[in-house]
Amino acid sequence: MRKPILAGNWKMFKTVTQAQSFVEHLQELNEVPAEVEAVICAPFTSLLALHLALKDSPIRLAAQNVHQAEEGAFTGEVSALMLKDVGCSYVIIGHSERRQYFGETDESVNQKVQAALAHGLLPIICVGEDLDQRNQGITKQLVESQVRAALAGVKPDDVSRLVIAYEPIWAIGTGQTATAQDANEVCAHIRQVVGDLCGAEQAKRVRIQYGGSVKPENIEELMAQPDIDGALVGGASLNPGSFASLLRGAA
Ligand code: G2H
Repeated sequence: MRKPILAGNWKMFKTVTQAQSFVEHLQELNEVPAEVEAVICAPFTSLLALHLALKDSPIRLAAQNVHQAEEGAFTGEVSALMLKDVGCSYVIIGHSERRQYFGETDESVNQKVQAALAHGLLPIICVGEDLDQRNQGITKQLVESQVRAALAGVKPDDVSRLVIAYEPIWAIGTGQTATAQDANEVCAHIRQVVGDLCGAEQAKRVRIQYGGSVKPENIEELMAQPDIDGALVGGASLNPGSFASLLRGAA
């Protein structure tokens, strides 16, 4: 009942020309299976060009960050309304790189989630532990507190429409992936937390992705897990051929 969702997080890669050429190559490959929701999370500068290039495509567009305010004197920031206006359906919120390098906190993540939903943008909320926390055996506790904080005050129906990405920090861009079973165990725990907060029906509907060194070689094993509904992919999403293989693997 949950449609798999495969999102390519381009991070700070690709100019507008490179983004357009990616779409042209992907369209030549003709590989977007109907069973999978495909999302491209691009830098702000490429969003409008991608929106125009993807207008006849089922591929959805996402931004990688949003400011929590409606508008105002926040130099360098972008609002949810602006993202909606350039064709975004989703926005990544609280990626570990934003928490680590740009001071994002559980509180700002929650404010951003509310701002996105208020403008009809669906958040892809990122949570995950670092290596120290994993070694201390507090992964589930930590992830649970991030999920509870991110969803505070969010209506249960909205929770069932958004996406949560479990990304263990030690697996990001390192080539190390959590085993499919370990990843599933944390995703199952996240689903249980959503159930606690919002009810069993919402928990059944919410989609939970795994992220961290996902590639065409490991996507199928991850997707075979019962509580993993998709993946948030960085490095391996940058090449159209590899993105197409990931989509096939997620179908
Ligand atoms: C985790 C992931 C994408 P990568 O940051 O969000 O990146 O697949 O390169 O580990």
